[in-house]
Amino acid sequence: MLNVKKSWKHWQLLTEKGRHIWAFKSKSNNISQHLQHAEDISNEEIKQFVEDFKFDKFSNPNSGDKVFRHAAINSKFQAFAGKIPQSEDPEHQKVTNALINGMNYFTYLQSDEGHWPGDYGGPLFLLPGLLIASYISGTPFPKAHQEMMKIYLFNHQNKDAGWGMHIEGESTMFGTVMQYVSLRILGVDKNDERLIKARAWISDHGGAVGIPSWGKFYLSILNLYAWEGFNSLFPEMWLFPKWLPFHPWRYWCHSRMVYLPMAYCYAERIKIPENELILSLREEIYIEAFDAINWSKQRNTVCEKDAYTIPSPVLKWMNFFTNTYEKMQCPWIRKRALAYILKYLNAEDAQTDYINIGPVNKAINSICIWHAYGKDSVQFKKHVARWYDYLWVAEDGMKMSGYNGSQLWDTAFATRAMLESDLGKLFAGTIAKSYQFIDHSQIAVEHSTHAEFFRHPMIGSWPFSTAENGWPVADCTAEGLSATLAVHHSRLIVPLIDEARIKQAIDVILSYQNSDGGWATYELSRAPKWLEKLNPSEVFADIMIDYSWTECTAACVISLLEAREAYPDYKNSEIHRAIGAGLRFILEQQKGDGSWYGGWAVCFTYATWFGVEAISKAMGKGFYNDTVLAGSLKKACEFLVGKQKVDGGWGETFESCSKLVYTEAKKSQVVNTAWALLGLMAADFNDKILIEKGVNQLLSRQADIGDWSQESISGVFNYNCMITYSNYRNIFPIWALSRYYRRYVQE
Ligand code: LAN
Repeated sequence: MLNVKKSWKHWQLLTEKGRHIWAFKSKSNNISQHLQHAEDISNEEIKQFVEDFKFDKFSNPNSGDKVFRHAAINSKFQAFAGKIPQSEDPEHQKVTNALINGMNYFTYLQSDEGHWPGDYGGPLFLLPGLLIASYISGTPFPKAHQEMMKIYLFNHQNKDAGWGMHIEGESTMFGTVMQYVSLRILGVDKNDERLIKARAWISDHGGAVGIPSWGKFYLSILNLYAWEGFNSLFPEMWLFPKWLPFHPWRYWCHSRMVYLPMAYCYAERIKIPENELILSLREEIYIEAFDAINWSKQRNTVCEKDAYTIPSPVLKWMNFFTNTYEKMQCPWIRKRALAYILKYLNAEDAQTDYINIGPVNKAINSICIWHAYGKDSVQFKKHVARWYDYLWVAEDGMKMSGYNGSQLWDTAFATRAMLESDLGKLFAGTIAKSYQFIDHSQIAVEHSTHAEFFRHPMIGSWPFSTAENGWPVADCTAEGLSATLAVHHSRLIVPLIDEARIKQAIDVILSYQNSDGGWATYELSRAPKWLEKLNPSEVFADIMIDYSWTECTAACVISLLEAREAYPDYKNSEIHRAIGAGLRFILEQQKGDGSWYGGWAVCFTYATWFGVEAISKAMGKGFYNDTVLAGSLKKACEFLVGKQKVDGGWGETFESCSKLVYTEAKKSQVVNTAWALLGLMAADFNDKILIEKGVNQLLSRQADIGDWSQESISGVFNYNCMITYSNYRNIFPIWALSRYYRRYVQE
């Protein structure tokens, strides 16, 4: 029924407790058995790959997760066979049918263990890191994987022959040099026409000396750049007294866990020996002769296409001191610093079962562990096995995901979306499976080394992906809790998550509240805001501290409101105070035009939905001054109404995130439309016709099978890098239609 390409069928997604592995012509459904077998691929099959994974980036750079979806749907799909409630109003009936259709389709994508696997690609600087780890350690990926990676990299080459930071971005030096080098590592000839053009892009923009610092790091590892041209990472800072406001334990955990292995590589000046490829690359990516480059002068050279965060004078001073210290550092202190860093790296590996907190430290930790213990060590082999957890196959090839998945997050949203109206109860089996996944994903134990390595207490929390990843997140805990309560409230299933565990989750959420009343991501804000002045990344903003965010705060406030209703006797006054302070934070973040800026998805419609949802849920319950709350909702609705497009939908581009101003998309987007509708309906906006115009857009964009097409990219991090949430195109339209159904159709 669907157009499945021949070689797509050879790729099969294996899942186990939320773990994802794409297997080529697998002989086993078992992940660990599969990983032990080499895969065979013929030249014919490689040719077929090139044919079957042709992808037209210029019509839409976002792939639609077709390989996974077609496999999940193809043979088994059936239209909903149950009894569909009937309305007298034909317009209402259309909504009912579309909602059932949408949910029915979506249930086919659910894995046996209850979550919704999906494409979590988008950034283009991740796969190169993993390829460098595999190259330096002499641990190549199987041929089939390598071919698929090549296809992906070429598929995302821009018209000007360069590559962006992410699939929708304009070309940058970081994107272009990293993909170029990756393709060469994968064996593409330098005379390939696409590479000749890419080289021209690089030289027209000043050559690879202008690659930002994270790129300088990777090139140094490859012996394509001199460590001398890299600002010191001052490994000794890990030995600083902990009370110092700039001790790295206070950094945002992602920065901390990336700069940690980077500091190890820097201290050890890890680099691959010269070889033919490296010598050739040195000639390919620079304008000047490699040996003639004055490296120490390149430390702060950044191509203007890449410069997003301008280094502060404080950072420049700090670099001056640390670079000077580097020339006369004391070997025994360095040794101590390195021993500490290695101990910390091992702890992170053990705490996450070698998944690591994210895709960047996954690659760099692998390099450190290979360097410290060797290719044949148990530790390194464990790393290699987890490389596959980050790889994803879609119709644009094989990419590296931005995390080991978005399992818990999507499952919690999907569950809440479906249970928003009674129609969700028609899919009791699906809800039972997602509840089981949510149950298994709640973190039950603390690591023995959690305090030693600055981890936030996590018993009762939920992670973003899987329990094995084991990094708790404040708003993921909130979503996990809200979804749990929604399932309990539906009475569809006998509760597995008991009162004690719900209380643990509430405690975790309370423990995550910052003194500004808001909630951050993984930890409390641990350092003063001026620490941001030391952000050395050039391409990201606000990476130094875990800041409070509107969305995270709203999610926590909402879950506390729900928990308080279900368990009114538990910590009543403490929760009351927490909600009040959370609301104050949300109100403070609201902009003059009534919107909120979203830090984790595109963008103002996303955060405005969150802000409105929290405020409207709190209205009339004595947590805050209701007149103030009503005023805020009114302004938010005015904002949303003002952004509705003539077709009735809403649409923003990723530039809203990087430019911090609402940037309207040419075409309305189902995901933005759904967020705006959810916000308006939550706020009880009284113009039903306006809401119906939006709903009609969702209906008109729905495919017969119940799916929606993949439009523009939805997710973001650190303002400047975009990330794919492939399940959002189903979850949010379903949620908006459920809400419409509950408000206007349900008896
Ligand atoms: C994520 C994904 C989920 C996201 C939400 C839960 C949606 C958000 O509300 C809080 C922040 C969080 C947990 C988040 C933080 C940053 C992440 C981990 C990511 C966007 C996924 C990938 C990204 C990570 C930092 C990518 C690696 C890049 C570096 C700059 C280290």
